[in-house]
Amino acid sequence: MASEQTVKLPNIGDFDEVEVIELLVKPGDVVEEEQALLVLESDKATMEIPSPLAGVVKKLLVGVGDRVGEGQPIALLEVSEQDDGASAEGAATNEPDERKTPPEPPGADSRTRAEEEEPEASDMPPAEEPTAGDVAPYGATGPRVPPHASPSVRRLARELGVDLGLIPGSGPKGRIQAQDVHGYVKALVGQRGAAGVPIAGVHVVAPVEIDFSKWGDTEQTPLNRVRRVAAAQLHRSWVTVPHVTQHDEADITDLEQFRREHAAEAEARGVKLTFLPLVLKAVTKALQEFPHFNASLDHSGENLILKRYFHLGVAVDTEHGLVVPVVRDADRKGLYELAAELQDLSTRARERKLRPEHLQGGSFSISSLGGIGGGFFTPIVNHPEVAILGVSRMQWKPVWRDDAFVPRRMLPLSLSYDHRVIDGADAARFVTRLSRLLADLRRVLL
Ligand code: CAO
Repeated sequence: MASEQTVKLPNIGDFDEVEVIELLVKPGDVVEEEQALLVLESDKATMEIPSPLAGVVKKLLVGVGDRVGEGQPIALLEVSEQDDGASAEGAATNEPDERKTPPEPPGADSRTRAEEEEPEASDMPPAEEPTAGDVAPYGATGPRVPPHASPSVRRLARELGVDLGLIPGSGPKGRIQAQDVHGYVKALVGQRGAAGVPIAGVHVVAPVEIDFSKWGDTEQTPLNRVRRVAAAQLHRSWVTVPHVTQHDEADITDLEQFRREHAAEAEARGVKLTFLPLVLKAVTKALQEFPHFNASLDHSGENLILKRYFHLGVAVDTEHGLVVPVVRDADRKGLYELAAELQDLSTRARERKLRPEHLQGGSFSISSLGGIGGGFFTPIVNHPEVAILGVSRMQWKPVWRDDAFVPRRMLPLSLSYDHRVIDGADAARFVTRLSRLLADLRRVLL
């Protein structure tokens, strides 16, 4: 027999209400006792809220962005009779049950304790593990089970550039402790020498701390969470993916004419037809013809996973930093539908209303700076994808046709790709094909 238990928020210290910044589980997930359910962030600290019982998550009663206080119901759990009976008191109050969990030694972390002594402590996973719960994940591809570790240990791992997922925990219930992280790093340095810590085969030289105020006035501004997550993701991609960028220009004179002719119709449907939905359509067709651009290397790096879906990430510039929401099933959507979805996703991104599912599962990304200006650029591949298209501002250019120069609207394209998966010749074929599709979008129908 199973029963339903409501998990309530325990005492969270000096705070009346704190914001939910991350959901670590979803309905249907099986959770263990003590497994973190969600992450709260006050202006002083982040804290994980553990489940007082083992069971199945029936429903989450709070969402990212909600402000919650002590005693507020946060989740419904389906609990088997045995667990129910053993932990009913814990479920009702969500207080730690000292009968079952031995008290931690002095100095050990309590996951519900606000880490006031560590105001910088973030519950963000280490650099290699951007979460899907908050806005930024550049390249987040799906829910992951977070390693069992306290915020301060996660921070330590992040500072040392270590993947917590690789470290066995020696604490209660396999929790990773600070000494485990130190031991892991020592072992690595011992193996490879002290020149750097090898991560995925790369030796990263530790950053040097410099006092810039020696040379003039300075001001320290902490990077916000969105930028920190994006930075980690971009850095990983930069150091692990051998990048090459192939440039081309597409003649979009006719396409721009088409776009303008349909601007009023789009407006009547409540959407703005910018250039991007047209690019999404052409890219989708090109990906169908070049499946290994819509792929990822598996964890071993020895197999290519071709994706039969076309979920396109679109980089959105927000005042908080770069985010990459995903337009799902671009192959099944018409131009107006794509335009409406882009509008919705970019508005959500700017208002910080993206949900985890908006950020996951991308198979190829597009970064358009066309609305801003500038020429060709070199976008960074959105790992674990293998290619990304950069689109810049179209310009009138003289193009040689037959026996004269004629003015044409040219769209700069910059395709960055993972050279382990894509050969230069294929990249040139891909952009050439994409340029032809953009020059005459009727080819998408062929
Ligand atoms: N050439 C010329 N004009 C362009 C253009 C291009 N390639 N692309 C867009 N425009 C025009 C649009 O038509 C629109 O013009 P009007 O206002 O006159 O109609 C204007 O520029 C603004 O467009 P937009 O940027 O609002 O809309 P979009 O659909 O083109 O792009 C979005 C949406 C969310 C991608 C964009 O707003 C954005 O955030 N871009 C920045 C992405 C970024 O930061 N990338 C770098 C990531 S690091 O690799």
